[in-house]
Amino acid sequence: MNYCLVLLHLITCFFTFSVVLLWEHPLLRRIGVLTAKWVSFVPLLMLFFSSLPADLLSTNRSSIFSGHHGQLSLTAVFLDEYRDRLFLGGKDILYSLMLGPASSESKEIYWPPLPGNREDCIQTGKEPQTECANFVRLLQPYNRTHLLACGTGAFQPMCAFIYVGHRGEHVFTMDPTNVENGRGKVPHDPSLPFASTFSGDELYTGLTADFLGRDSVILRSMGGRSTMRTETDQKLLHDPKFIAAHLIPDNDDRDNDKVYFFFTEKATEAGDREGAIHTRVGRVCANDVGGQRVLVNKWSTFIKARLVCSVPGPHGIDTHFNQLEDIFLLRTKDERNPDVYAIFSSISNVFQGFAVCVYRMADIREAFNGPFAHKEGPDYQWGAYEGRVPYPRPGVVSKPGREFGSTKDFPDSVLQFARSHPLMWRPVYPALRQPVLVKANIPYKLKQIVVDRVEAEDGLYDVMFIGTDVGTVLKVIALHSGNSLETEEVTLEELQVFKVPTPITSMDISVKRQALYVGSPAGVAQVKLHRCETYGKACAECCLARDPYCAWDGSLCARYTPNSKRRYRRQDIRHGNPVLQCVDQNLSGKYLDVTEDRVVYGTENNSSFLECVPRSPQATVSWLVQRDDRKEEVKLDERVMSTEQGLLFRRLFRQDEGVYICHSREHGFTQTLARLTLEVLQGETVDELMARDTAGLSDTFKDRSTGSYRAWMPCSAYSRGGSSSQIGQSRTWFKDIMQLIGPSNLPHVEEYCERMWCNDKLRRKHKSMLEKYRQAQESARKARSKSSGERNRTPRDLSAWEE
Ligand SMILES: *[C@@H]1O[C@H](CO)[C@@H](O)[C@H](O)[C@H]1NC(C)=O
Ligand SMILES: *[C@@H]1O[C@H](CO)[C@@H](O)[C@H](O)[C@H]1NC(C)=O
Ligand SMILES: *[C@@H]1O[C@H](CO)[C@@H](O)[C@H](O)[C@H]1NC(C)=O
Ligand SMILES: *[C@@H]1O[C@H](CO)[C@@H](O)[C@H](O)[C@H]1NC(C)=O
Ligand SMILES: CC(=O)N[C@H]1CO[C@H](CO)[C@@H](O)[C@@H]1O
Repeated sequence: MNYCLVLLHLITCFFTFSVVLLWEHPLLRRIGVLTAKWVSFVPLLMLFFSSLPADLLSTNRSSIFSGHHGQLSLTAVFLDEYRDRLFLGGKDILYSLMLGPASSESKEIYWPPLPGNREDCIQTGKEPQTECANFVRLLQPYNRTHLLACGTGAFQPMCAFIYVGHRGEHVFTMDPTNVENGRGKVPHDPSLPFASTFSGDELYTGLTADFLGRDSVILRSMGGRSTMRTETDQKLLHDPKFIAAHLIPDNDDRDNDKVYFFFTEKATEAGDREGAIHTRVGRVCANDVGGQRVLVNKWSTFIKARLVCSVPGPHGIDTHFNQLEDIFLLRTKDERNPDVYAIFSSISNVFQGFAVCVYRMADIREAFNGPFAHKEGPDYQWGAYEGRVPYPRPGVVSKPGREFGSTKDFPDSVLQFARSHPLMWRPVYPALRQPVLVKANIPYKLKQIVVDRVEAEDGLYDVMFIGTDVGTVLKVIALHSGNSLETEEVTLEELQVFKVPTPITSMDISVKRQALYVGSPAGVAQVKLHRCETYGKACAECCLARDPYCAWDGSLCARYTPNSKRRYRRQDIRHGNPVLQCVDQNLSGKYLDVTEDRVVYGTENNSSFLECVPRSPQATVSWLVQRDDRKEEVKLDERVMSTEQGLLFRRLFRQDEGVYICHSREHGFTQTLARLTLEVLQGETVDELMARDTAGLSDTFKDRSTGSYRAWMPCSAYSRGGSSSQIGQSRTWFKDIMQLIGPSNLPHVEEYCERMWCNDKLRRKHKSMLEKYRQAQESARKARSKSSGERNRTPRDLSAWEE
């Protein structure tokens, strides 16, 4: 077998190495994370307001609104899709922003605490800047012309109706003489958690309703009926942290409406594990008016159940994510059965992890219909209540015209039972009993979630937008592979929404505008949900992006519209397999440009270069290096320099080995351009091989990992016989190949090349690739027939970078 030909095989294989990764479907699976990584692109932000940071103004891609005076301290957001307006509440301020394309109008209302309250607040020892102001916490639609706004009012909560006019007009006024006491509607302390929802003209809130922040209650206020609240009892609520409140109907009968609260609290039933926190879903019936003699103006229908989100751990002990961070209700046409998306965290000394679990309403209702949790006495274990449950069953609605027309008609026994048994015995498990997404030991926290259900060619996808505590938003889908329970998460984009690492505090999706409104103390940003054109100009790129919003329409990567009758529509979210999708599309040229996961080889003590050229000259490039599981910034110095074209190692050390990630940053948005695995070859290995080469042991390579020599003849069936007289000329080749491939990787290259070139099925499938292969063979023959040792292809000349 001709040595030179072997080398050519190798070279051809190497240059198509990354292509193989993209083509070969089973491999794609294996490198799922990898494919996900290169698909991180710049989001399209739209310019829509003034007071933008200077460089955000320079393009129409992005915009952040941070208030007219730059000090918004955003604390409340209401996206009004009907009026096409965005309402914001901050520190002593309210804003109304028009969202139409033409309009960039904003109006503001200055709303400080009532006279004297700021001073009183400071007198009690509170912080003037962070506590003794009016932080708007509640901003909800009230009726066709008014919003209800409530703020902390310097520890004196207050509420007011804001006139916002009808659709189309941009009015925004408040009658300052008509400000009401906001006690029970928002907490006094701006830092305390709180949740609220309207049902009709009644406001449901979960909060601490006193100055000291100790009176944790679920309250119903406003409207015609008397105010309802939970009794002060740790059985009912034990240091709760309220995350969300939602009205979810059971059926068309409004009398069956229930209001659900999502919160964490200290888990009494956890027993010996003092201080254990559990996440709960609690609910009250909307028509609960309390009892007649007992539980007067107190909830008689409050019940709660545990929400479990866990992964199997070692020794059969599950790892639980107990701390609820955020809830998103994915509403569907069936308003009784939204999907409940929840982010959980688990933070301890040994482990920091996050998980997203999805709950079905049917499972929540089933837990509430199941047995009550019961403890006979202090020395007993918690268990399911097995005695007789009084009638009507607590937690079930009363109904006018029935035996018990109102909760006031309930027998005392029912009320007593309700009071002593608020907790259900069975917890609620997520759909498929496992999280759809788990992230452990990441250098940021997951804070907020919104979900968009997107119709793609092969089905519906729930695209999750997850806000972090460092100003970024992850756009993620979770895929189920076949009938297996395993989910594969694909990060479609990682959007750097805020330049500064600020926690995301709110997110809202505008279906109408196909935009995401991302709030943080720094301001609010509008981000387009998709930007298909960034996925490139080839079918394969579009396909590999696996973004359910996007499909190849024959000439462009564009927003996928389910009902359009376009001829070419290629999309493959499940597998991202361009072979199947783009087989008749032009795969040449640009296709190769998208392969940005590469292995680069360098020799110890010599120079090396990692190329990474940003797509835009305005972008600045930064380099991260990943070793083991840690990612850190590359330290630049005399030896390691960042150039316009890439990263230059003037002298390579063995400890430089690692995965180098090249990010470009433009207008506050980062994009991963390349992931380059740098392998450092030891000088001795090369020298030794060089020596062997001269000695005539031509077609062997040293396997560094085992220390043995391996012979490899790729696709022996393909190689044609030839003389082995050109060993002398092969020396330069050999050197270059060793630099490019590296002995330790030979088995992998071999494997890939085998798959690519030596498999009959694949060979038939990938005709165009084979054509390339033949051309390579052709040039190999030509090269061989030349008498001189001239190369026909020169890999990157590293010597150009030597000192
Ligand atoms: C932004 O868009 C406006 C209107 O579409 C246009 O006039 C302006 O030139 C654009 N600015 C940049 C920097 O592209
Ligand atoms: C909305 O509520 C406000 C405050 O109670 C009231 O002044 C206004 O008339 C109401 N508007 C409508 C259309 O009901
Ligand atoms: C395919 O793409 C290449 C490079 O972009 C181009 O030169 C060629 O004409 C295209 N072929 C067809 C059939 O479109
Ligand atoms: C690389 O340089 C260092 C320091 O000069 C030396 O100790 C080491 O032996 C060199 N390694 C090789 C393979 O030449
Ligand atoms: C493989 C390679 O390029 N090796 C070079 C490394 O640098 C030394 C000098 O420092 C050269 O002699 C080698 O040829």
